[in-house]
Amino acid sequence: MTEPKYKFVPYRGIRYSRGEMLVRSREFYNFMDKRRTIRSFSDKPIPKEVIDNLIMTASSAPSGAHKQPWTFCVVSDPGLKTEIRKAAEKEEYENYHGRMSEDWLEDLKPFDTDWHKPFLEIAPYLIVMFKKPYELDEEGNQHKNYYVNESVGLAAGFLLSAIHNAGLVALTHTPSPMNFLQKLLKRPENERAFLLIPVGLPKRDVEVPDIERKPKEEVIVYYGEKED
Ligand code: IYR
Repeated sequence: MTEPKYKFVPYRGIRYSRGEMLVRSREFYNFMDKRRTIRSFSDKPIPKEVIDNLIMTASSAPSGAHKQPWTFCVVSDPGLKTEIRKAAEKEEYENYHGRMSEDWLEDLKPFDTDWHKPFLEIAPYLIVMFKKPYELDEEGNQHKNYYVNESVGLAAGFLLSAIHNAGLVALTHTPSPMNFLQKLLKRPENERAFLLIPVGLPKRDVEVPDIERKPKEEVIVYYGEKED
């Protein structure tokens, strides 16, 4: 038998009374429900330490076999941002002019998106999340990671929550295909771009579509008694 990699230590979780639980869960829901995707940013700078904190929150997400199969690249260099914008717009132009289906374009109409992506140059930071389908050891051997999309998706959720908690805004941008990011950021062969997330403050007087979220009756199905 090989030695276990981790020793087990007591879990020091925080316990709340039922009343506190109710209040905290309701307040957190109300807080998260205020998060909106923003497409127009202010160029006002944000302290790097804030970005570090946001990313380390994201990196605290659970992952398959605790492999943490992600890298977060933070781009603030104006030249690089311009290159990313150019490459993203080239792909997006193709998407909006033939690669996306009629249905898809129709579904996007209410959101007023198009192939122009000025936020890629305006937002103070672009966080580019890379997923790592496998690790490379010093000899160049590949070691597969597990549930990579689920893990990186969870980290993205943590990141968006942390951004909202800091009073900042973001856009989960998915220029497609995204392989230009691996090239422009000179990432190793085991890293694949997953999401491109501009982060910053919203442009003054920015407007958002007046969307509604599905009610609980539509998203929750209980099997068994709710109350204990
Ligand atoms: N990636 C494109 C298109 C796009 C697709 C979906 I689904 C959206 O919710 C929004 C946009 C773009 O970024 O414009």
